[in-house]
Amino acid sequence: MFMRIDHVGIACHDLEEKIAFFERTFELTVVAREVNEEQGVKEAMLHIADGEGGGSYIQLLEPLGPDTPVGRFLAKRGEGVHHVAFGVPDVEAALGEIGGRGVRLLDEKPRHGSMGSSIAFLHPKDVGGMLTELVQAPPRRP
Ligand code: MC0
Repeated sequence: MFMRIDHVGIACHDLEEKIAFFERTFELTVVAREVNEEQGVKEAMLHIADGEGGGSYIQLLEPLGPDTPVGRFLAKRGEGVHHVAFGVPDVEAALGEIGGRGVRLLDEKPRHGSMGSSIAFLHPKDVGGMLTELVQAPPRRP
Protein backbone atom coordinates (compact mmCIF):
# COMPACT_ATOMS: atom_id res chain seq x y z
CA MET A 1 0.00 0.00 0.00
CA PHE A 2 2.75 2.49 0.97
CA MET A 3 5.18 3.33 -1.83
CA ARG A 4 7.50 5.64 0.10
CA ILE A 5 7.62 8.25 2.83
CA ASP A 6 6.33 11.31 0.99
CA HIS A 7 7.17 13.78 3.72
CA VAL A 8 7.72 14.39 7.40
CA GLY A 9 5.76 17.41 8.62
CA ILE A 10 7.45 19.57 11.25
CA ALA A 11 5.51 22.15 13.25
CA CYS A 12 7.28 25.44 13.85
CA HIS A 13 6.57 28.95 15.11
CA ASP A 14 8.54 30.79 12.44
CA LEU A 15 8.56 29.30 8.93
CA GLU A 16 11.22 31.62 7.49
CA GLU A 17 13.59 30.97 10.35
CA LYS A 18 13.18 27.18 10.05
CA ILE A 19 13.60 27.25 6.26
CA ALA A 20 16.88 29.11 6.69
CA PHE A 21 18.02 26.55 9.28
CA PHE A 22 17.21 23.51 7.07
CA GLU A 23 18.81 25.10 3.99
CA ARG A 24 21.95 26.12 5.84
CA THR A 25 22.37 22.94 7.89
CA PHE A 26 21.25 20.17 5.52
CA GLU A 27 21.73 21.88 2.14
CA LEU A 28 18.07 21.29 1.24
CA THR A 29 16.16 23.45 -1.23
CA VAL A 30 12.61 24.76 -0.99
CA VAL A 31 10.66 23.57 -4.04
CA ALA A 32 7.17 24.79 -3.08
CA ARG A 33 5.45 27.16 -0.70
CA GLU A 34 1.74 27.40 -0.04
CA VAL A 35 -0.88 28.83 2.27
CA ASN A 36 -3.52 26.15 2.86
CA GLU A 37 -6.48 27.92 4.50
CA GLU A 38 -8.50 24.73 4.87
CA GLN A 39 -5.70 23.11 6.90
CA GLY A 40 -4.81 26.34 8.73
CA VAL A 41 -1.15 26.34 7.69
CA LYS A 42 1.54 28.21 5.82
CA GLU A 43 3.99 25.58 4.59
CA ALA A 44 7.17 24.92 2.63
CA MET A 45 8.40 21.70 1.00
CA LEU A 46 12.13 20.97 0.95
CA HIS A 47 13.14 18.30 -1.54
CA ILE A 48 15.19 15.31 -0.39
CA ALA A 49 15.02 12.61 -3.08
CA ASP A 50 12.90 11.12 -5.85
CA GLY A 51 11.24 7.74 -5.50
CA GLU A 52 8.54 5.50 -6.89
CA GLY A 53 5.48 7.59 -7.68
CA GLY A 54 6.93 10.89 -6.45
CA GLY A 55 9.53 12.62 -4.33
CA SER A 56 10.23 12.78 -0.63
CA TYR A 57 10.35 15.99 1.32
CA ILE A 58 10.60 17.73 4.66
CA GLN A 59 7.49 19.85 5.15
CA LEU A 60 7.75 22.84 7.46
CA LEU A 61 4.42 24.01 8.91
CA GLU A 62 3.57 27.31 10.58
CA PRO A 63 0.00 27.67 11.86
CA LEU A 64 -2.24 30.46 10.55
CA GLY A 65 -3.58 30.88 14.08
CA PRO A 66 -3.81 29.25 17.51
CA ASP A 67 -7.16 27.55 16.80
CA THR A 68 -5.84 25.25 14.07
CA PRO A 69 -4.44 21.70 14.22
CA VAL A 70 -0.82 22.90 14.12
CA GLY A 71 -1.54 25.85 16.44
CA ARG A 72 -3.00 23.51 19.07
CA PHE A 73 -0.12 21.06 18.59
CA LEU A 74 2.47 23.81 19.19
CA ALA A 75 0.67 25.04 22.29
CA LYS A 76 0.52 21.52 23.75
CA ARG A 77 3.80 19.98 22.62
CA GLY A 78 6.02 22.71 21.20
CA GLU A 79 7.97 22.47 17.96
CA GLY A 80 8.69 19.03 16.50
CA VAL A 81 7.47 16.23 14.24
CA HIS A 82 3.76 16.78 13.62
CA HIS A 83 3.00 13.97 11.16
CA VAL A 84 4.43 11.38 8.80
CA ALA A 85 2.99 11.18 5.29
CA PHE A 86 3.09 8.03 3.16
CA GLY A 87 2.78 7.97 -0.61
CA VAL A 88 -0.05 5.77 -1.89
CA PRO A 89 -1.14 5.15 -5.48
CA ASP A 90 -4.82 5.91 -4.77
CA VAL A 91 -5.75 7.77 -1.58
CA GLU A 92 -9.49 7.03 -1.84
CA ALA A 93 -8.86 3.28 -2.22
CA ALA A 94 -6.35 3.36 0.66
CA LEU A 95 -8.91 5.13 2.89
CA GLY A 96 -11.45 2.42 2.17
CA GLU A 97 -9.02 -0.37 3.00
CA ILE A 98 -7.57 1.25 6.13
CA GLY A 99 -10.98 2.37 7.43
CA GLY A 100 -12.22 -1.18 6.96
CA ARG A 101 -9.47 -2.34 9.29
CA GLY A 102 -10.81 -0.21 12.15
CA VAL A 103 -8.59 2.89 12.00
CA ARG A 104 -10.48 6.16 12.47
CA LEU A 105 -10.30 8.37 9.40
CA LEU A 106 -10.00 12.10 10.04
CA ASP A 107 -10.97 12.65 6.39
CA GLU A 108 -13.60 10.48 4.74
CA LYS A 109 -12.72 12.03 1.38
CA PRO A 110 -9.38 13.32 0.06
CA ARG A 111 -8.56 17.00 0.50
CA HIS A 112 -6.17 19.35 -1.24
CA GLY A 113 -2.54 18.98 -0.11
CA SER A 114 0.90 20.34 -1.01
CA MET A 115 1.92 20.65 -4.65
CA GLY A 116 -1.41 19.52 -6.04
CA SER A 117 -1.56 16.27 -4.06
CA SER A 118 -4.67 14.58 -2.65
CA ILE A 119 -4.36 13.91 1.06
CA ALA A 120 -6.19 12.36 3.99
CA PHE A 121 -5.33 11.96 7.67
CA LEU A 122 -5.68 8.99 10.05
CA HIS A 123 -6.27 9.44 13.77
CA PRO A 124 -2.96 9.40 15.70
CA LYS A 125 -4.52 7.48 18.58
CA ASP A 126 -5.16 4.53 16.24
CA VAL A 127 -1.66 4.59 14.71
CA GLY A 128 0.58 4.28 17.75
CA GLY A 129 0.45 7.99 18.56
CA MET A 130 1.60 9.08 15.08
CA LEU A 131 -0.57 11.45 13.08
CA THR A 132 -0.49 9.70 9.70
CA GLU A 133 -1.20 11.26 6.32
CA LEU A 134 -1.85 9.51 3.02
CA VAL A 135 -0.63 11.32 -0.08
CA GLN A 136 -1.47 10.71 -3.69
CA ALA A 137 0.90 12.78 -5.79
CA PRO A 138 -0.37 14.34 -9.00
CA PRO A 139 0.93 12.70 -12.21
CA ARG A 140 3.96 15.02 -12.51
CA ARG A 141 5.70 16.67 -9.57
CA PRO A 142 9.17 18.23 -9.04
C1 MC0 B 1 -2.93 15.83 18.41
N1 MC0 B 1 -2.56 14.67 18.97
C2 MC0 B 1 -1.51 14.19 18.29
C3 MC0 B 1 -1.25 15.14 17.28
N2 MC0 B 1 -2.16 16.15 17.38
N3 MC0 B 1 -0.79 13.07 18.43
C4 MC0 B 1 0.23 12.90 17.57
N4 MC0 B 1 0.56 13.78 16.58
C5 MC0 B 1 -0.17 14.90 16.42
N5 MC0 B 1 0.14 15.76 15.45
C6 MC0 B 1 -3.19 14.01 20.11
C7 MC0 B 1 -3.32 14.97 21.28
O1 MC0 B 1 -2.14 14.98 22.07
C8 MC0 B 1 -4.51 14.42 22.02
O2 MC0 B 1 -4.11 13.34 22.81
C9 MC0 B 1 -5.40 13.87 20.90
O3 MC0 B 1 -4.52 13.65 19.76
C10 MC0 B 1 -6.50 14.85 20.49
O4 MC0 B 1 -5.88 16.06 20.12
P1 MC0 B 1 -6.39 17.50 20.54
O5 MC0 B 1 -5.44 18.13 21.45
O6 MC0 B 1 -7.80 17.42 20.94
O7 MC0 B 1 -6.16 18.32 19.21
P2 MC0 B 1 -7.04 18.60 17.93
O8 MC0 B 1 -8.41 19.08 18.30
O9 MC0 B 1 -6.21 19.47 17.08
O10 MC0 B 1 -7.21 17.20 17.20
C11 MC0 B 1 -6.11 16.43 16.82
C12 MC0 B 1 -6.31 15.90 15.40
C13 MC0 B 1 -6.37 17.14 14.45
C14 MC0 B 1 -5.12 15.00 15.07
C15 MC0 B 1 -7.61 15.10 15.32
O11 MC0 B 1 -5.19 17.91 14.63
C16 MC0 B 1 -6.54 16.79 13.00
O12 MC0 B 1 -7.63 16.54 12.52
N6 MC0 B 1 -5.42 16.80 12.20
C17 MC0 B 1 -5.47 16.51 10.76
C18 MC0 B 1 -5.28 17.76 9.95
C19 MC0 B 1 -3.94 18.46 10.19
O13 MC0 B 1 -3.21 18.12 11.12
N7 MC0 B 1 -3.66 19.50 9.38
C20 MC0 B 1 -2.42 20.27 9.47
C21 MC0 B 1 -1.40 19.78 8.54
P3 MC0 B 1 -4.46 13.31 24.38
O14 MC0 B 1 -3.80 12.05 24.87
O15 MC0 B 1 -3.89 14.57 24.94
O16 MC0 B 1 -5.97 13.23 24.42
S1 MC0 B 1 -1.90 20.11 6.87
C22 MC0 B 1 -0.78 19.37 5.88
O17 MC0 B 1 0.14 18.78 6.35
C23 MC0 B 1 -1.01 19.55 4.37
C24 MC0 B 1 -0.80 20.99 4.00
C25 MC0 B 1 -0.13 18.64 3.51
O18 MC0 B 1 0.61 17.79 4.02
O19 MC0 B 1 -0.19 18.79 2.27
